[in-house]
Amino acid sequence: MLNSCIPWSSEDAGFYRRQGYWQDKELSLILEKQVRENPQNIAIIDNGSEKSYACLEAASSQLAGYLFAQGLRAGDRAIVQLPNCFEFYVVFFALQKLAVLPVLALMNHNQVELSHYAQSLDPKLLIADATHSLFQTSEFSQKLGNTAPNLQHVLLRGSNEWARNLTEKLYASACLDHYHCVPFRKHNAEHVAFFQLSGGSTGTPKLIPRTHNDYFYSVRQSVEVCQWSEKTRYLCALPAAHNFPLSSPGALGVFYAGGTVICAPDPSPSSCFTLIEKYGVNWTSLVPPAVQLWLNSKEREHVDLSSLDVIQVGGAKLSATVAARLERELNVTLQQVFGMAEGLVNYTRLDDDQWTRHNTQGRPMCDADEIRIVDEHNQVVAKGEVGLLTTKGPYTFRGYLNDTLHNVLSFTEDGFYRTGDLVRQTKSGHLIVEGRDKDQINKGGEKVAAEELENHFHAHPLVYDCAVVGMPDELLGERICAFIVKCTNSDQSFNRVILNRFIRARGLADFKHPDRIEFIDALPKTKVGKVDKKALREYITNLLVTLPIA
Ligand code: AMP
Ligand code: DBH
Repeated sequence: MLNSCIPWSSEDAGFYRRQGYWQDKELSLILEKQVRENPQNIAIIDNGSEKSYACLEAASSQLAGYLFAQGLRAGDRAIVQLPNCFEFYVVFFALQKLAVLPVLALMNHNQVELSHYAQSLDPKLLIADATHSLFQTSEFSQKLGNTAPNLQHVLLRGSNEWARNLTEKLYASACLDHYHCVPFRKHNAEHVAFFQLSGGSTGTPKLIPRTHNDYFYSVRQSVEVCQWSEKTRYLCALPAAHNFPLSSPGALGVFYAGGTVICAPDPSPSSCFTLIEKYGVNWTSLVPPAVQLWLNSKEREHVDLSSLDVIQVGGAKLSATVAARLERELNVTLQQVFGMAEGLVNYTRLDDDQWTRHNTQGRPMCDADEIRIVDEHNQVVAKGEVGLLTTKGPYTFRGYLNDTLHNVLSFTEDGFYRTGDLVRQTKSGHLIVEGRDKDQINKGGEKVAAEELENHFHAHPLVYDCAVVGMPDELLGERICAFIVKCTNSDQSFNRVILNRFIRARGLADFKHPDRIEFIDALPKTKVGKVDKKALREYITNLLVTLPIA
């Protein structure tokens, strides 16, 4: 498993090393400099409690030592599902020290997603949160054990009778600040460090192997672009496991630069504003709907947000109007970030002119990021024209885990990753996202693969056919609309309520549930007989104008 990624060609790898992009360092070494030079500086503030770099290092070594004693070894896999908190980072570094490979699930992932990760990875370890509805009893973890026969260890943050308590394991040593680190074995930095999650566009979620070399570079270069230092006070309000707040430059960037991460439970104004004021937060990252909530919040009048210097926005397209409002009303610099868990990250630069900051989604962070904007025959389009974004570079992956067929479709013959995004490039090299050519709905940064939801509908015996599309939404950009063709043997009593209940019972993450269900006699087809999703999108868009409430 350690080697379970499709490797870069030796030619590319050699080039990335010679250029210094790859430094053959493991991710656990992100903490190295701070632990050596500024061990008492505050790395994380969580729920009023301040944790130093020494404490983070000691707690992660302690947990690693405990897990080692329990039999976990390099190459074993883990599922980790934790909220934004100190323990999230402790677990991350503990597993990196052991070379145990985690998938970092989001808190809103449910039975379907976790079961899929268990099936793909056969993990030995599950670390989750006692407050999550799935872990109130041992039932679900036992079910996971049926899928993953090697699942032997369950640790929960917070107490719950049936599992071991993660928090106790962390605080067993009396004074972590004076804990002396046990050196762990050196691991190969070309190997997989952990699995990122792709928004995906197919039936099942995809796992992205990220190596130490490529992810470390992504963090380092992000810190460079954003000019972070020990003065950075970063509010982590998006889910900590997401690639954006983890690595662009995110919390790992903070640790590398020596600053402080302030954990917020979510990006709502009520959760964030007091933390910004109290701790003098100067950077944060948001998705576009959260920006709107911040701008429209009345609470803004009662707090002092003047410590904020930069707000990064990414995950979905930000409108130029909202971009201008954000800078004007919050008196900050906007940085647009167009990234993907698969690799490539684009930033607007802090000294870009106003038009560029408001209207583009940034330019690649690395000189070795190769960008090719192509047509459907993989021919490069004329300069400035809209086309499909394909890319290759030192931190863009070369293949999903165990998915040969999808990998063939996801890359061009010469190894460029097909992002599925429609973009055009300005003369300055900045990208403007114009749309998408992947069967995915981007609900304000949360990605839903249409096919995944369609498969769940198809499991209902009275569903004859179905198609899931995005419909426009003022706040989220788009929401999910499902078109359903009923079987001929269904009657009037087969309705939306039943279908919604059915989807809920399947245990799919809430954000993937349909926002609207439309019954239709037959799905429109294109000339070649494929479902005409464009026609369905137009249909629902028109319907929303005339009949906004389902
Ligand atoms: P994921 O696969 O979940 O990592 O999502 C990555 C995708 O999110 C990209 O391929 C884009 O479709 C979308 N995305 C991320 N950032 C932006 C942005 N700033 N503007 C528009 N789309 C974005
Ligand atoms: O949407 C994303 O996946 C994303 C957005 C901004 C990302 O992965 C990133 C920055 O690194």
